[in-house]
Amino acid sequence: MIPSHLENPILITNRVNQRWLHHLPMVQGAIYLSKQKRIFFSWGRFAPENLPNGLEVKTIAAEELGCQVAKLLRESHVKKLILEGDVPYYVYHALEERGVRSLVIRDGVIEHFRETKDEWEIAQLAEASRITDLAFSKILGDLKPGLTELEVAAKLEYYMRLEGCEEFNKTIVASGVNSAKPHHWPTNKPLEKGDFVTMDYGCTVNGYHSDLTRTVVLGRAGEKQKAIYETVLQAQQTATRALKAGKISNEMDKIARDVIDGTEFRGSFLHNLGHGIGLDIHEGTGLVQGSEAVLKQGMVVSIEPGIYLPGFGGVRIEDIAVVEQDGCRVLEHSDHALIEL
Ligand SMILES: [Mn+2]
Repeated sequence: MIPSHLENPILITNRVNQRWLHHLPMVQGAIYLSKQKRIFFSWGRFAPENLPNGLEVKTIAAEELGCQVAKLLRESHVKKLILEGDVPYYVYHALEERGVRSLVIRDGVIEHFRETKDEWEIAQLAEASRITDLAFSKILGDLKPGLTELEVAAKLEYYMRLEGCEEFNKTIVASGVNSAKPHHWPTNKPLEKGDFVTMDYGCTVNGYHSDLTRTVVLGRAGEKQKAIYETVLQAQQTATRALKAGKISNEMDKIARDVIDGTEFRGSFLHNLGHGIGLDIHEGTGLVQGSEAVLKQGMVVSIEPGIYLPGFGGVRIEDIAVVEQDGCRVLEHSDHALIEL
Protein backbone atom coordinates (compact mmCIF):
# COMPACT_ATOMS: atom_id res chain seq x y z
CA MET A 1 0.00 0.00 0.00
CA ILE A 2 1.13 3.52 -0.76
CA PRO A 3 1.78 5.52 2.43
CA SER A 4 -0.89 8.14 3.05
CA HIS A 5 1.66 10.88 3.77
CA LEU A 6 2.70 11.33 0.13
CA GLU A 7 5.15 14.22 -0.22
CA ASN A 8 3.56 15.37 -3.48
CA PRO A 9 0.40 14.38 -5.29
CA ILE A 10 0.84 11.69 -7.91
CA LEU A 11 -1.18 10.96 -11.05
CA ILE A 12 -1.23 7.24 -11.84
CA THR A 13 -1.83 6.45 -15.51
CA ASN A 14 -0.15 3.04 -15.87
CA ARG A 15 -2.98 0.50 -16.22
CA VAL A 16 -1.28 -2.21 -14.17
CA ASN A 17 -0.47 0.22 -11.37
CA GLN A 18 -4.10 1.35 -11.38
CA ARG A 19 -5.29 -2.21 -11.15
CA TRP A 20 -3.01 -2.75 -8.17
CA LEU A 21 -4.72 0.18 -6.45
CA HIS A 22 -8.37 -0.46 -7.29
CA HIS A 23 -8.44 -4.27 -7.77
CA LEU A 24 -10.65 -3.87 -10.84
CA PRO A 25 -9.77 -5.00 -14.34
CA MET A 26 -9.90 -2.89 -17.49
CA VAL A 27 -11.38 0.28 -16.12
CA GLN A 28 -10.31 3.30 -18.13
CA GLY A 29 -9.17 6.25 -16.14
CA ALA A 30 -6.46 7.75 -13.97
CA ILE A 31 -5.87 7.80 -10.24
CA TYR A 32 -4.93 10.95 -8.34
CA LEU A 33 -3.43 10.50 -4.88
CA SER A 34 -2.52 13.29 -2.49
CA LYS A 35 -2.45 13.90 1.26
CA GLN A 36 -6.05 15.10 1.10
CA LYS A 37 -7.64 13.19 -1.75
CA ARG A 38 -7.67 9.77 -3.37
CA ILE A 39 -9.68 9.98 -6.57
CA PHE A 40 -10.26 7.60 -9.44
CA PHE A 41 -11.12 9.63 -12.55
CA SER A 42 -13.07 7.24 -14.74
CA TRP A 43 -13.95 7.83 -18.37
CA GLY A 44 -15.20 4.42 -19.16
CA ARG A 45 -18.87 3.65 -19.38
CA PHE A 46 -18.40 1.36 -16.40
CA ALA A 47 -17.88 3.57 -13.39
CA PRO A 48 -17.89 1.60 -10.14
CA GLU A 49 -19.39 3.37 -7.16
CA ASN A 50 -17.08 2.04 -4.52
CA LEU A 51 -13.44 1.16 -4.78
CA PRO A 52 -11.03 -0.30 -2.27
CA ASN A 53 -8.29 1.78 -0.68
CA GLY A 54 -10.63 4.71 -0.07
CA LEU A 55 -10.76 5.78 -3.71
CA GLU A 56 -13.51 8.22 -4.57
CA VAL A 57 -14.88 7.80 -8.11
CA LYS A 58 -15.47 10.72 -10.49
CA THR A 59 -16.65 10.17 -14.05
CA ILE A 60 -15.22 12.68 -16.51
CA ALA A 61 -14.32 12.86 -20.19
CA ALA A 62 -10.71 11.80 -20.77
CA GLU A 63 -9.89 15.24 -22.25
CA GLU A 64 -10.84 16.92 -18.96
CA LEU A 65 -8.22 15.13 -16.89
CA GLY A 66 -5.52 17.82 -17.01
CA CYS A 67 -8.02 20.54 -16.15
CA GLN A 68 -9.56 18.55 -13.28
CA VAL A 69 -6.20 17.72 -11.75
CA ALA A 70 -5.01 21.32 -12.08
CA LYS A 71 -8.16 22.40 -10.21
CA LEU A 72 -7.46 19.97 -7.37
CA LEU A 73 -3.88 21.22 -7.09
CA ARG A 74 -5.03 24.83 -7.04
CA GLU A 75 -7.57 24.11 -4.29
CA SER A 76 -4.90 22.51 -2.13
CA HIS A 77 -2.28 25.15 -2.96
CA VAL A 78 0.12 22.64 -4.47
CA LYS A 79 2.21 23.36 -7.56
CA LYS A 80 4.11 20.12 -7.91
CA LEU A 81 2.72 16.89 -9.32
CA ILE A 82 4.42 13.56 -9.89
CA LEU A 83 3.54 11.81 -13.14
CA GLU A 84 4.23 8.19 -13.96
CA GLY A 85 3.35 5.81 -16.76
CA ASP A 86 2.42 7.12 -20.21
CA VAL A 87 0.87 10.52 -19.76
CA PRO A 88 -0.85 11.74 -22.95
CA TYR A 89 0.57 15.02 -24.21
CA TYR A 90 -2.78 16.82 -23.95
CA VAL A 91 -2.85 16.12 -20.20
CA TYR A 92 0.69 17.38 -19.78
CA HIS A 93 -0.14 20.43 -21.86
CA ALA A 94 -3.37 21.20 -19.93
CA LEU A 95 -1.48 21.03 -16.63
CA GLU A 96 1.33 23.25 -17.87
CA GLU A 97 -1.15 25.80 -19.22
CA ARG A 98 -2.70 26.04 -15.76
CA GLY A 99 0.56 26.79 -14.03
CA VAL A 100 1.44 23.35 -12.72
CA ARG A 101 5.15 23.92 -13.18
CA SER A 102 7.14 21.14 -11.63
CA LEU A 103 6.01 18.04 -13.42
CA VAL A 104 8.25 15.13 -12.63
CA ILE A 105 8.07 11.86 -14.45
CA ARG A 106 9.02 9.11 -12.04
CA ASP A 107 8.55 5.64 -13.40
CA GLY A 108 8.98 2.91 -10.85
CA VAL A 109 7.40 4.85 -7.95
CA ILE A 110 4.33 2.63 -7.76
CA GLU A 111 6.18 -0.48 -8.93
CA HIS A 112 8.32 -0.16 -5.80
CA PHE A 113 5.24 -0.48 -3.58
CA ARG A 114 3.95 -3.40 -5.65
CA GLU A 115 7.03 -5.51 -4.85
CA THR A 116 5.88 -6.89 -1.52
CA LYS A 117 2.50 -8.60 -1.68
CA ASP A 118 -0.25 -8.53 0.93
CA GLU A 119 -2.35 -11.54 1.89
CA TRP A 120 -5.08 -10.85 -0.66
CA GLU A 121 -2.52 -10.67 -3.43
CA ILE A 122 -0.83 -13.88 -2.29
CA ALA A 123 -4.24 -15.59 -2.29
CA GLN A 124 -4.73 -14.59 -5.96
CA LEU A 125 -1.26 -15.90 -6.86
CA ALA A 126 -2.03 -19.14 -5.00
CA GLU A 127 -5.33 -19.57 -6.85
CA ALA A 128 -3.64 -19.01 -10.23
CA SER A 129 -1.01 -21.56 -9.16
CA ARG A 130 -3.70 -24.07 -8.19
CA ILE A 131 -5.26 -23.81 -11.66
CA THR A 132 -1.84 -24.21 -13.25
CA ASP A 133 -1.06 -27.31 -11.16
CA LEU A 134 -4.40 -28.81 -12.12
CA ALA A 135 -3.67 -28.36 -15.84
CA PHE A 136 -0.36 -30.16 -15.32
CA SER A 137 -1.99 -33.15 -13.67
CA LYS A 138 -4.48 -33.33 -16.56
CA ILE A 139 -1.96 -32.94 -19.40
CA LEU A 140 0.00 -35.94 -18.11
CA GLY A 141 -2.89 -38.14 -19.25
CA ASP A 142 -2.75 -36.66 -22.77
CA LEU A 143 0.96 -36.63 -23.65
CA LYS A 144 1.76 -39.25 -26.25
CA PRO A 145 3.80 -39.54 -29.46
CA GLY A 146 2.12 -37.79 -32.39
CA LEU A 147 0.53 -34.96 -30.39
CA THR A 148 2.04 -31.67 -31.56
CA GLU A 149 3.56 -28.96 -29.37
CA LEU A 150 0.70 -26.67 -30.42
CA GLU A 151 -1.89 -29.24 -29.38
CA VAL A 152 -0.23 -29.62 -25.98
CA ALA A 153 -0.26 -25.83 -25.53
CA ALA A 154 -3.95 -25.64 -26.56
CA LYS A 155 -4.89 -28.36 -24.10
CA LEU A 156 -3.03 -26.70 -21.22
CA GLU A 157 -4.87 -23.45 -21.95
CA TYR A 158 -8.19 -25.26 -22.29
CA TYR A 159 -7.80 -26.90 -18.88
CA MET A 160 -6.91 -23.58 -17.24
CA ARG A 161 -9.79 -21.81 -18.98
CA LEU A 162 -12.26 -24.40 -17.69
CA GLU A 163 -11.07 -23.71 -14.15
CA GLY A 164 -11.92 -20.03 -14.52
CA CYS A 165 -8.64 -18.21 -15.07
CA GLU A 166 -8.71 -14.84 -16.85
CA GLU A 167 -5.74 -14.88 -19.20
CA PHE A 168 -2.79 -17.04 -20.11
CA ASN A 169 0.94 -16.41 -20.06
CA LYS A 170 2.61 -17.09 -23.39
CA THR A 171 2.58 -20.88 -23.26
CA ILE A 172 5.86 -22.59 -24.06
CA VAL A 173 5.86 -26.23 -25.16
CA ALA A 174 9.26 -27.43 -26.35
CA SER A 175 9.95 -31.04 -27.25
CA GLY A 176 13.03 -32.98 -28.26
CA VAL A 177 15.85 -30.75 -29.56
CA ASN A 178 13.50 -27.74 -29.24
CA SER A 179 13.76 -28.07 -25.45
CA ALA A 180 17.34 -26.79 -25.73
CA LYS A 181 15.86 -23.34 -26.52
CA PRO A 182 14.68 -21.62 -23.31
CA HIS A 183 12.00 -19.55 -25.12
CA HIS A 184 10.79 -21.89 -27.82
CA TRP A 185 7.23 -21.14 -28.99
CA PRO A 186 5.16 -24.24 -29.76
CA THR A 187 5.16 -25.54 -33.35
CA ASN A 188 3.57 -28.33 -35.37
CA LYS A 189 6.37 -30.68 -34.37
CA PRO A 190 4.86 -33.92 -33.10
CA LEU A 191 6.10 -35.32 -29.81
CA GLU A 192 8.34 -38.35 -30.28
CA LYS A 193 9.27 -41.22 -28.05
CA GLY A 194 12.33 -40.34 -26.00
CA ASP A 195 11.68 -36.57 -26.16
CA PHE A 196 12.10 -34.20 -23.30
CA VAL A 197 8.85 -32.18 -23.20
CA THR A 198 9.18 -28.82 -21.42
CA MET A 199 5.96 -27.00 -20.59
CA ASP A 200 6.29 -23.44 -19.23
CA TYR A 201 2.92 -21.81 -18.77
CA GLY A 202 0.58 -20.09 -16.34
CA CYS A 203 -2.50 -17.93 -16.07
CA THR A 204 -3.95 -14.98 -14.20
CA VAL A 205 -6.56 -14.64 -11.46
CA ASN A 206 -7.66 -11.07 -10.73
CA GLY A 207 -4.64 -10.05 -12.79
CA TYR A 208 -2.09 -12.01 -10.74
CA HIS A 209 0.11 -14.49 -12.59
CA SER A 210 1.19 -18.01 -11.91
CA ASP A 211 4.24 -19.43 -13.69
CA LEU A 212 5.10 -23.13 -13.75
CA THR A 213 7.62 -25.15 -15.70
CA ARG A 214 7.99 -28.91 -15.75
CA THR A 215 9.95 -31.14 -18.09
CA VAL A 216 8.88 -34.75 -18.57
CA VAL A 217 10.26 -37.56 -20.73
CA LEU A 218 8.09 -39.39 -23.25
CA GLY A 219 9.02 -43.00 -22.64
CA ARG A 220 11.99 -44.19 -20.58
CA ALA A 221 14.63 -41.56 -19.87
CA GLY A 222 18.16 -42.23 -21.04
CA GLU A 223 21.14 -41.96 -18.65
CA LYS A 224 22.13 -38.51 -19.94
CA GLN A 225 18.54 -37.28 -19.65
CA LYS A 226 18.40 -38.50 -16.05
CA ALA A 227 21.71 -36.80 -15.23
CA ILE A 228 20.50 -33.49 -16.70
CA TYR A 229 17.17 -33.71 -14.89
CA GLU A 230 18.70 -34.57 -11.52
CA THR A 231 21.16 -31.68 -11.79
CA VAL A 232 18.44 -29.13 -12.56
CA LEU A 233 16.26 -30.54 -9.79
CA GLN A 234 19.09 -30.31 -7.28
CA ALA A 235 19.78 -26.70 -8.32
CA GLN A 236 16.08 -25.85 -8.00
CA GLN A 237 15.65 -27.49 -4.61
CA THR A 238 18.90 -26.10 -3.20
CA ALA A 239 17.84 -22.58 -4.18
CA THR A 240 14.32 -23.08 -2.81
CA ARG A 241 15.72 -24.23 0.55
CA ALA A 242 18.03 -21.19 0.67
CA LEU A 243 15.43 -18.55 -0.20
CA LYS A 244 14.40 -16.25 2.66
CA ALA A 245 14.17 -12.56 3.55
CA GLY A 246 17.55 -10.85 3.67
CA LYS A 247 19.16 -12.91 0.89
CA ILE A 248 20.79 -10.95 -1.94
CA SER A 249 19.42 -11.43 -5.45
CA ASN A 250 22.72 -12.48 -7.08
CA GLU A 251 23.59 -14.80 -4.18
CA MET A 252 20.41 -16.74 -4.86
CA ASP A 253 21.28 -17.05 -8.55
CA LYS A 254 24.78 -18.24 -7.63
CA ILE A 255 23.47 -20.93 -5.29
CA ALA A 256 21.65 -22.61 -8.18
CA ARG A 257 24.34 -21.86 -10.78
CA ASP A 258 27.07 -23.40 -8.60
CA VAL A 259 25.15 -26.69 -8.49
CA ILE A 260 24.99 -26.82 -12.30
CA ASP A 261 28.53 -25.50 -12.85
CA GLY A 262 29.87 -28.17 -10.49
CA THR A 263 28.86 -30.86 -12.99
CA GLU A 264 29.67 -31.79 -16.60
CA PHE A 265 26.89 -29.35 -17.59
CA ARG A 266 28.91 -26.29 -16.56
CA GLY A 267 27.91 -23.17 -18.52
CA SER A 268 24.65 -24.57 -19.85
CA PHE A 269 22.36 -22.59 -17.50
CA LEU A 270 21.65 -19.78 -19.94
CA HIS A 271 19.45 -17.32 -18.04
CA ASN A 272 18.91 -15.88 -14.58
CA LEU A 273 17.45 -17.99 -11.79
CA GLY A 274 14.19 -16.10 -11.40
CA HIS A 275 12.05 -13.01 -11.75
CA GLY A 276 9.61 -11.19 -9.52
CA ILE A 277 5.98 -11.95 -10.36
CA GLY A 278 2.61 -10.38 -9.58
CA LEU A 279 0.34 -8.29 -11.79
CA ASP A 280 3.16 -8.40 -14.35
CA ILE A 281 4.72 -11.73 -15.18
CA HIS A 282 8.16 -10.15 -14.87
CA GLU A 283 8.34 -7.40 -12.27
CA GLY A 284 10.32 -6.09 -9.35
CA THR A 285 13.21 -7.89 -7.73
CA GLY A 286 14.27 -11.24 -9.17
CA LEU A 287 17.06 -13.74 -8.60
CA VAL A 288 19.49 -12.20 -11.01
CA GLN A 289 23.23 -12.31 -11.72
CA GLY A 290 24.89 -9.05 -10.74
CA SER A 291 21.91 -7.70 -8.78
CA GLU A 292 22.58 -6.48 -5.24
CA ALA A 293 18.86 -6.17 -4.42
CA VAL A 294 17.82 -7.53 -1.04
CA LEU A 295 14.88 -9.94 -0.92
CA LYS A 296 12.12 -8.88 1.45
CA GLN A 297 9.30 -10.68 3.16
CA GLY A 298 6.24 -10.75 0.88
CA MET A 299 8.13 -10.59 -2.40
CA VAL A 300 7.16 -13.34 -4.82
CA VAL A 301 9.77 -14.75 -7.20
CA SER A 302 10.17 -17.62 -9.64
CA ILE A 303 12.90 -20.21 -9.08
CA GLU A 304 13.67 -21.69 -12.49
CA PRO A 305 17.09 -23.12 -13.24
CA GLY A 306 17.64 -24.97 -16.51
CA ILE A 307 20.22 -26.84 -18.56
CA TYR A 308 20.19 -26.40 -22.34
CA LEU A 309 22.31 -28.56 -24.65
CA PRO A 310 21.98 -27.55 -28.32
CA GLY A 311 21.19 -30.50 -30.58
CA PHE A 312 20.25 -32.67 -27.60
CA GLY A 313 17.58 -30.98 -25.49
CA GLY A 314 17.06 -29.30 -22.19
CA VAL A 315 15.30 -29.25 -18.85
CA ARG A 316 13.82 -26.42 -16.80
CA ILE A 317 11.98 -26.73 -13.49
CA GLU A 318 10.11 -23.69 -12.16
CA ASP A 319 7.93 -22.81 -9.21
CA ILE A 320 6.98 -19.45 -7.77
CA ALA A 321 7.46 -18.78 -4.06
CA VAL A 322 6.67 -16.14 -1.46
CA VAL A 323 9.72 -14.89 0.45
CA GLU A 324 9.20 -15.28 4.19
CA GLN A 325 11.22 -14.35 7.25
CA ASP A 326 12.72 -17.80 7.78
CA GLY A 327 12.26 -19.44 4.39
CA CYS A 328 9.80 -19.37 1.55
CA ARG A 329 6.36 -20.67 0.69
CA VAL A 330 6.16 -22.40 -2.67
CA LEU A 331 2.79 -21.72 -4.32
CA GLU A 332 2.84 -24.56 -6.85
CA HIS A 333 2.69 -28.17 -5.80
CA SER A 334 3.22 -30.18 -8.99
CA ASP A 335 5.56 -33.13 -8.56
CA HIS A 336 9.28 -32.42 -8.97
CA ALA A 337 10.49 -35.99 -9.51
CA LEU A 338 11.27 -37.06 -13.08
CA ILE A 339 8.10 -38.20 -14.82
CA GLU A 340 8.47 -40.86 -17.55
CA LEU A 341 5.34 -41.32 -19.62
MN1 LIG B 1 9.08 -17.74 -15.25
